[in-house]
Amino acid sequence: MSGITVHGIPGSPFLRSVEITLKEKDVPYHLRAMSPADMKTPEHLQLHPFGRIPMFEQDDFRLYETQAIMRYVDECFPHPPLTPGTPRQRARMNQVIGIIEWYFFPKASAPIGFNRIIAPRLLGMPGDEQAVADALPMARTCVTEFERLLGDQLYFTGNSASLADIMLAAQLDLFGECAEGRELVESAPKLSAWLERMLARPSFAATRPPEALREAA
Ligand SMILES: N[C@@H](CCC(=O)N[C@@H](CS)C(=O)NCC(=O)O)C(=O)O
Repeated sequence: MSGITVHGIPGSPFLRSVEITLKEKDVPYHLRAMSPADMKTPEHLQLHPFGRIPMFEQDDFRLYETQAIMRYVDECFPHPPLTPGTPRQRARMNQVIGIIEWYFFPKASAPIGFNRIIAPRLLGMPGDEQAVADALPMARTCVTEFERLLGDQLYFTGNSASLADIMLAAQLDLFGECAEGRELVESAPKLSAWLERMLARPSFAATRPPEALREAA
């Protein structure tokens, strides 16, 4: 056994990014599935003082922050490599991860996803229309930029998937579960085709968000 345990709420695109990284490398792990009621409890805050998910443990080594976990797993289990070989490819991977962390997740997919998916489908409360409208311009800028950066390549850094592809596809799959997200992704043909390729990977199929979060629910 790898001695690895991953903690988080199934459906979280950050948790899913970590799980996909492990599955791409065929590394066994134990998922400690949390529920919304477990968030910010003393047990949670002991593993993640900022009260977010996911968290990662390997024997006595504990880690939080998704990209730190993914990079650690990629270094510990090098096959297949998910970090590309050249400085320019690595810079592109890091740029896409930076866009996700600074612009796409906090300013676009979190406000839109919370008010369109989490609030109505999980919490049984209405979404905030103004928050969705306010986030749409940033969502458009991000999708336009992802489409441009992908260009005619198969993946963001060339011919094979990297950590950036995994993180972004996990984010966009959930974002596409609401009308605004789906329309935006469909407006970007290269990104849509890339997303289909990513979602067809066994690692993505094995970690699909729970039905309760999906559009048909
Ligand atoms: N920078 C963190 C972000 C993680 C994050 O925001 N996770 C979301 C779930 S997808 C979360 O914990 N949300 C709970 C909250 O905001 O209270 C990482 O990369 O791990």
